[in-house]
Amino acid sequence: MNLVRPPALVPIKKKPKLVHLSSSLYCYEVKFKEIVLYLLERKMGSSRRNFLMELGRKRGFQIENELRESVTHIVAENNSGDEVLEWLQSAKMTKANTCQILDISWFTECMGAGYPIKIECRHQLQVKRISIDLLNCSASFNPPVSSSCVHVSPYACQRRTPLQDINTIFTDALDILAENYEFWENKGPRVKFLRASSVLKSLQSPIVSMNDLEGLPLLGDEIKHIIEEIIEEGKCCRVLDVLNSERYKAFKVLTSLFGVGLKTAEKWCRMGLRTLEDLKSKKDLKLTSMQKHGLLYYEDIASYVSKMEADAVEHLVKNIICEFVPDAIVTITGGFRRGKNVGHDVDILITCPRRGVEKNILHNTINVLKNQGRLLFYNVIESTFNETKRPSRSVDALDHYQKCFLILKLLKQEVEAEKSKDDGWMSLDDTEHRNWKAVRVDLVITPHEQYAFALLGWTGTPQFERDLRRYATQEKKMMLDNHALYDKTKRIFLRARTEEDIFAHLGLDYLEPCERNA
Ligand code: DCT
Ligand code: MG
Repeated sequence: MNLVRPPALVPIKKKPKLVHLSSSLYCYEVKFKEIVLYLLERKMGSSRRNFLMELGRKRGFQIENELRESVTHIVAENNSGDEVLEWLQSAKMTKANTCQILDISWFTECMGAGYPIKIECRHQLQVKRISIDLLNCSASFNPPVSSSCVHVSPYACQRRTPLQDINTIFTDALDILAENYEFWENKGPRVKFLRASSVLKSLQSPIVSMNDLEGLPLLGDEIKHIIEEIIEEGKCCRVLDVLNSERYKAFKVLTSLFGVGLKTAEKWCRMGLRTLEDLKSKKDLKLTSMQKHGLLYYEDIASYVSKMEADAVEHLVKNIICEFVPDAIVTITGGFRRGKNVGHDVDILITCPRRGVEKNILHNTINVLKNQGRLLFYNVIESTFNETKRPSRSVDALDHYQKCFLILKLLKQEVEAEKSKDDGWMSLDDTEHRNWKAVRVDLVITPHEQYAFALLGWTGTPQFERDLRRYATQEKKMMLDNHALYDKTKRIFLRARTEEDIFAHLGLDYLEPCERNA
């Protein structure tokens, strides 16, 4: 005889006073051995759940107190199928794909009949969107789902986000509001708007009505209100107000200058400086060398770097480095690695498989560039990586690698050698009659054993990186940064040779760089 294990034998962790201990006194015969139920407490409440579990057990149903792998039927009340799935995912219920997800009506009808009644469509909670995880095992997924709909995870690292954003009318609006909060240094709302925008960027179909938002995570009432206004009016008043506000306009201009962050923009704004002309005309204004050079080459830098120009920079840097370190690995990261055709700079990651060899690369490269007369500006930051202080809790600083922020003089002939057309370049050349363009480049040097982490971290987007770290911390009890992955439970650093290794350590499906445009 198979006896139902009474609930109180399972250790009670939380709110013990809410658990009905009376049920622990009884064992009931299991009549229907082929099914194992689990009643979701979410929105049902613990008292009602205990009552229903007791009732079911009395009628010979096997009902688990905890979500175990043996569970075959999950019963929920006042939850949508998507909400249940999302909850199951957060509870790391890996076998959720093999469970029936049922409404309470099925359970109560079973109680009335005294046996498990036939499951009908009306009993099944409709799941509109299947997660990437669940899609991968959808062959065994029982509930009636439409395979054309995809469940959207609250983590960008669990969503495939292509470069092409088909909801820019909404995401642009949310990004502008997020940026405005950034200018006010208001982190909470900024992150809220960025996350919502990022969710919409992953959608494969355009939003045309509010129904299209059903089941999407991270869209609170405020965000939905904005989306509704755009659907109805084609614009959002709040966004227009921001775009017209003096502070937003001033911050947009000031922070576009190389070397100017929020603090400086704030200070200048308070001094009444709003435009580049204001900065130029204020003769006693102290500018850093970086800012002076940013101002000097402002037009070039603001005119964006094309893919062809980025390739030319990579080519140039690779050729220089390979002269003295033939086995160096030189890789474009950032937006260009994600498939973008334009960027504000060229991010280049450099390493060498031979331990320690990477340490001399940066200064040697800078010397060559300097001798070639190509360095318009450079600022070297030496490595601040300290192995003894790992794992580091500070996640604010980007990373501790040796790096150089520079402005490079890129020659027209080098770009032409990339053999493709570039309108941006030609117009600049026509108007200014010079054979070069100033391009912003970041060179980052990494030891080979940290290369995969650096590559993942520097590929972006910043939102993707934030969510990857949040996922590691919240879902895996791990710490991820641009140097390493630390497992807090096992107290070990997890090695990774490739980005795929890092995704695997985190239990995530691998996303190609072009799918990380979150
Ligand atoms: N990065 C990050 N967090 C930040 C800034 C950057 O994780 N706050 C990472 C992700 C992208 C990478 O560094 C390079 O930064 P950017 O050049 O600023 O980003 P990008 O995606 O390359 O953008 P752009 O195409 O405009 O250069
Ligand atoms: Mg970049």
